Parts: sequence; structure tokens; C-alpha cells
Amino acid sequence: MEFSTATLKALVDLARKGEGRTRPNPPVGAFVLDAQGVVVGKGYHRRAGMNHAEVEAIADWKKRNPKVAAHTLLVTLEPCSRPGRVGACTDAIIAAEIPRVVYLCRDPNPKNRDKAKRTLAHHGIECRHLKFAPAEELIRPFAKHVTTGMPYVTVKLAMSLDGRIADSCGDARWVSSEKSRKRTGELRERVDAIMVGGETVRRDNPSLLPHGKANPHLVRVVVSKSGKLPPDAQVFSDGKNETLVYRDAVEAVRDLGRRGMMHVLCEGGLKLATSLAESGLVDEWLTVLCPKVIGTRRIGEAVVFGGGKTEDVFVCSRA
Ligand code: AOF
Ligand code: ZN
Repeated sequence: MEFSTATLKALVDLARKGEGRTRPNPPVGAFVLDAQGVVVGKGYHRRAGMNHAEVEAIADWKKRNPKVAAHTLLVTLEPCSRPGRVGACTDAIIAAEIPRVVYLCRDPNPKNRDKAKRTLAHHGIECRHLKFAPAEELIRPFAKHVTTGMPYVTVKLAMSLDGRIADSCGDARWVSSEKSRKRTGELRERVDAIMVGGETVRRDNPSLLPHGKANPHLVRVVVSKSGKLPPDAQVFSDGKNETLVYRDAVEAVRDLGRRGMMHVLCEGGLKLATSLAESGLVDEWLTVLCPKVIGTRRIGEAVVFGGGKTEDVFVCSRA
């Protein structure tokens, strides 16, 4: 069976619903398809300890379309073949008598890597890998964490055309357009922790929370050498998500890895970004280039190009 790119993208989008909520497990999505390639069951992994995507999709198929024969199970990640917190998905696939499995990404977890094919073949189930780059992208943070114990670190910085940097949580008048703030806001919903330096907390008093849907799993992190932080800052006093404080960037990243965090987003300031870079801890730089010139002016009085209508440019570079 051939799969349209639209079907594969829809599956990755389904898996994405779990992003920022599954740690230390990967976000995964699965479809059960009939012989015509119609989706008759779907599911995604919501949280560690809960059903894997495959089991969710099989249950959905049995509930909604019990009379339709399953032709293929399509899943973003290779099914697990050894039990962990929950049973092995290969067992669930065998029990459901689904004749074919197609997965879009190999499992970086050594416990399961490249094992599904053989296990399923013993039961006459055909299993193949159909490489799809967006499915690999999706589990980059999981892959880093499961193989090294360290989280994947993304550093986001906004910059004017004349190279002036400000933190995303700072003076929004110049930093980035509404559209790009929305885009970086979405990134906050997909990570496990948002990290800033003490100076950012003292100066900008950010909430460090996504603007849209609340995510109780998201942890806020402040790195401050002096530890002198205002107790009435939002991150400590709003009664919302947990906030951890560290004296040192390296110690912070290591401990977050130990706590199962797979993806940490650093939103400034420059001092913290520099410490992370010097320690070789940055996996990805997300630079938002804003069509403004600050020159010698104050940040709020930057010269804005294109009447404010020219969009910011996102530059993503991997270490
Ligand atoms: C998931 N969700 O949908 C799939 C996973 O501790 P466990 O039993 O939940 O197993 C976690 C491992 O299972 C994980 O490291 C990965 O190798 C594999 N696949 N995990 O959490 C899923 N399909
Ligand atoms: Zn599984």
C-alpha cells in the first residue's frame, strides 16, 4: 500500500498532540487503515505510563469500526517489543491480528531498536520501515535523552538587523512581530522546560508559560549565580507551574535530564545562552531576525522597516 504525504503528515500531527507531555517517553501516533487506506482507528501516546499509540489506535478501531478488517497499522515510531511501564506493542499487534505494520522512524531506544521486525515476522506479520523525515524530527529530543540522558536544548534569541539581542520575554515592542511571537509561543507548548537567566526574571518578570493551552507538565527554570531573585516574581508567586532554581547552567541541564526532561527551551538572556554554548550543551539555535534597527536608540524606539509589516525571519541552525 502506498501512503500519501498528506496521510503521513496527518499522522505526525496526531503524534504531536502528545509533545511536551510524554516525558521521558516519545510522542507517538498510530493509524489503523483498511484495505483502501481509509483510517479506521487512530490514537496517540498521551503520557508516560499510559497506553502506547498503537494500543490506543487498535482500541479506537475496535470501538468505532469493529466490522471493518484492519489492513495495516501505520505508526510514527517502530513498535516496542519489550514490556516497560506498559505491555509490549508487538504483543498487542499480534493479539489484534493486524497483518501489516509500517513505521516511519526506527526506535533510538536500544531496548527496542530494530527488534519489532523479527518479533512480528515470527507471527507472520509483515513489518517495514518507511523513512519519513518529519517523524524523525519529532523524536529528536527523545532520541538525545534516551541515548545520552541529557535533554535536547534549543536556544531562542531575537535579534535586530544591527545585531542587537533582546530576550523573547523582554520588550515585545521591538523583539518580534505578533506572528512570530505566536510561533515561538507554540514552541513553548512542545517542550518540557523553559529556562531563563536570573536577569531576565528580575528585569522582565515573565510568566514563562505558553499563551494558549495550559500544560501542567511544563517546568520553569531559572539559572542565577547569585540566587538573588525577587520572591514576588510571577514564576514564584502565580501558583501555576513548578519553578526550579539553579546556580549553574551545566548543573541545571544535567539535573533536568535526570528528571526525565527531553527538551529544554532557553529563552535568554545572552549570558545564559553563552554558558550553554561554551559548555557544548546547545543542540539547536532558533534565531528570530527582526527587520528593525536599534542603533544607539533605546530598544522601544527602534527604526522599524516596512512600516512594521515586514515579517521576522526564523533561522534554525543545528549544532
Ligand atoms: C511510548 N509510547 O506510543 C511508543 C513507545 O516505559 P514504556 O513501557 O511506556 O515504554 C517506553 C518505550 O516504548 C519508549 O522508550 C520507546 O522505546 C517505546 N515506544 N513509547 O511511550 C508509544 N510506541
Ligand atoms: Zn509500545
